Amino acid sequence: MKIGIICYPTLGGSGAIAANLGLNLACLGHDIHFISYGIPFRLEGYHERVRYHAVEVSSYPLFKYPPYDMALACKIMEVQEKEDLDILHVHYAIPHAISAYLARQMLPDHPVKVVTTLHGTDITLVGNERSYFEATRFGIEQSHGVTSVSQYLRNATESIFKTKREIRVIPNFVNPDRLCPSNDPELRRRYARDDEKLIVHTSNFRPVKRVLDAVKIFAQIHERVPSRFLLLGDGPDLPKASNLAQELGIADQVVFLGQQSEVGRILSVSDLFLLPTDTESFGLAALEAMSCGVPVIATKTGGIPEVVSDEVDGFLCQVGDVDCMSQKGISLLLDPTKHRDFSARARLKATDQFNCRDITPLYEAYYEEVLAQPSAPATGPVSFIESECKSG
Ligand code: GMT
Repeated sequence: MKIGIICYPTLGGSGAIAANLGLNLACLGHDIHFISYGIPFRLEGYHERVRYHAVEVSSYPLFKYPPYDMALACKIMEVQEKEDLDILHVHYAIPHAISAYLARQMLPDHPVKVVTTLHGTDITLVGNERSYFEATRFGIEQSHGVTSVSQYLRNATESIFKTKREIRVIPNFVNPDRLCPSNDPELRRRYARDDEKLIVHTSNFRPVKRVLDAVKIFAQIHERVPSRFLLLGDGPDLPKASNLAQELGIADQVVFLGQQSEVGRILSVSDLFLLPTDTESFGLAALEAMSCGVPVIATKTGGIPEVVSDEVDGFLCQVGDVDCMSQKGISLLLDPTKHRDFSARARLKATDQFNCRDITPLYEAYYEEVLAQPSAPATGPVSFIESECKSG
């Protein structure tokens, strides 16, 4: 198949999944065309079946907000005219599903089927805002196929948007051969002494991630267990997290590593992963840690329980319950046998249930299914349901 993949190129789970899916599909013999405003951050190396088409957004003094959605639609149309793609797979509904719809309307002689994958905040936060609500709903209804990364996100979409289109759950995945436990004492010693535990958090440091809770949890763990805390990524709450570490007197034990391209190397020598987030449709960061054999302490929210099993391969506490998460962390780190069992089960879960070898064919099969459907417009006119919008 010839497949166009549209995604955000910046740090984030949806871009990571889109890039890895494209690479996996290319290895299976498909021709992949990435269309975005930058090269997706996990799109490493050269692959003869992978191409990248840059969306150029020109600015003009009249434009306070340059219309990226139009530039993207025109680029999709240009690629489609030349390549005759079979499938356009858009990751993150806003604005990608709408740009794909527009491109199709502009090029009726080169029809292409659109599959939209919902990733999380495109539904639960941004898409739910009044300014985007109806367009997001329209984009979902007009897609030929829609997938979501968890059962939770499917239910949330149906309940928030009252969509009629069937949503297929295809969970996120990891490559367990690339993300695996390692014995690299030298790398580990760069961050922690041999008698210290290594605790990690990775995120985009947006308020939804509750990074300040992660710092507070570490402070409590550190009182009982000699340890260091590594935070990977960057975003708006990073300065606040750094100030909090100073205030709590643990700044010397906390290292902000910023954005890292090889998160897996650091995870592979870590002992515990913290994800005290407010909401999460899936929690790819947690799955990546588990694949490296690192147990996760997270919040019982959104799709996280579909990834982390409480008391089995990690622990789940209520959002904001810093004491609970600290206590669970301390108990795990002070009990080597329990830690070893949790670590083994976390790794097994990642390899058995979220393996890219098993999940990539689910997307392939779904594309085939969508291609086999008659190519009539996805649905009829969409009615407004104002009461469901969140204002603001
Ligand atoms: O958090 C975001 O707004 C970004 C988004 C992304 O593009 O990375 O994250 C969502 O998609 C990931 C990949 O499917 C999921 O693992 C994350 O749980 C999800 N984030 C939220 O639901 C907050």
